[in-house]
Amino acid sequence: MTGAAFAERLIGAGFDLFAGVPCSLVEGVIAALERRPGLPYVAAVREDVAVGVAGGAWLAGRRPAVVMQNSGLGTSLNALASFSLMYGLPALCVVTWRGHRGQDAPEHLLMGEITPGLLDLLRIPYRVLTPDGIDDAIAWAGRELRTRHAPVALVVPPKLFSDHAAEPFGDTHARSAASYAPPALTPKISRMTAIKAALTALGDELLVCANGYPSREACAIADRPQNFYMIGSMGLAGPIGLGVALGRPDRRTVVLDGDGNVLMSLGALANVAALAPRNFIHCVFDNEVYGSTGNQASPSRHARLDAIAAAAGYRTVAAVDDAEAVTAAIRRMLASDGPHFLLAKVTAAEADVPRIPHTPTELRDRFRAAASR
Ligand SMILES: Cc1ncc(C[n+]2csc(CCOP(=O)(O)OP(=O)(O)O)c2C)c(N)n1
Repeated sequence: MTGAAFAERLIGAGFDLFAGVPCSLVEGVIAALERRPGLPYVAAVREDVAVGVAGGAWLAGRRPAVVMQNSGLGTSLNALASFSLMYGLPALCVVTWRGHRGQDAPEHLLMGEITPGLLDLLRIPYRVLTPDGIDDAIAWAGRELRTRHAPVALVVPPKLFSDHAAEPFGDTHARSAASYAPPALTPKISRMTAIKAALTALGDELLVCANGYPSREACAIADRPQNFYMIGSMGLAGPIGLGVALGRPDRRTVVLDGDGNVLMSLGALANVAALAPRNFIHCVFDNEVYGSTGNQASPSRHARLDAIAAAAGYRTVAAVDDAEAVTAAIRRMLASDGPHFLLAKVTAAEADVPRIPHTPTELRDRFRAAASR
């Protein structure tokens, strides 16, 4: 079978949003997905970003699949454990098997040896694809995804697919170089005050909150079913929000993020900018520390995240340091096409707020219901 035919089988089985990082074993699969009109294929910068996008897309009503090399199981371990598996988010993982039977380049041998064991450890059920068992395996995966509410894997051994990628594919539209000069800012309001100011501007928008105190404070200020609180999966607020925004292009998605979170998946800014979802608003509360873990210094005191977002290609970028400006900027961003990036410099003060009172399953179900309206 060709990779292109396999891609068509997946689409035929109902998978409608794909995210992944390439592997040569699935060149033909990705080439076909990239070229499929109307089908989002997110060329993620890392496999954990792909897992985040897929989870966000499922929460917004899609049936996502992730394509990754088995080395990417390592990259996405925490995303799988503390996001997909913890909340119970179905995603088909198409995992290539480099290092199969010890026949490969040295960097693939250990991961090749432990790939089945790693999937077992994660309790992700899987089937290894064979040339004449592909349709059965896809049907099995569909059933498992429906009944288990969790990720399921199809493992692709070498030489299963016969085709290779053709010409490079991508939009040839050159974005204009960013000419953004970051303004001088003085932190003077707390993150709690800034989050309150941001939430004031919201109506029925879908909201994704970074883990730690950003989520806890947002929940304490104005808990609502449209709020998805990350409990683990540090770094994935942007990717999850991107998945939600792609899944519901007719609704606005707002991400409330932290500087440490953004820096952990900095490449994801390039994914947002490249896909340019008009309905995406990324608001980062930059306290220049890892506040949730005791105020250890973060590199954001030197690296201006607004300038990085502008260079990545966000449609608009703004930076503010007082509450009225936060509200005004979010209102402006909600009223125009994004992707927008708002940097709010805040102090390191932390509010005394409780942990998220809802279980992961409750958060999942109420958000998915709110996103389906
Ligand atoms: C992979 C991973 N590493 C470390 C942590 C511990 N941790 C939880 S929140 C957090 C800090 C997040 O910093 P930031 O995004 O700047 O938000 P802040 O708490 O400062 O508002 C850290 C390091 C984690 N949850 N996951």
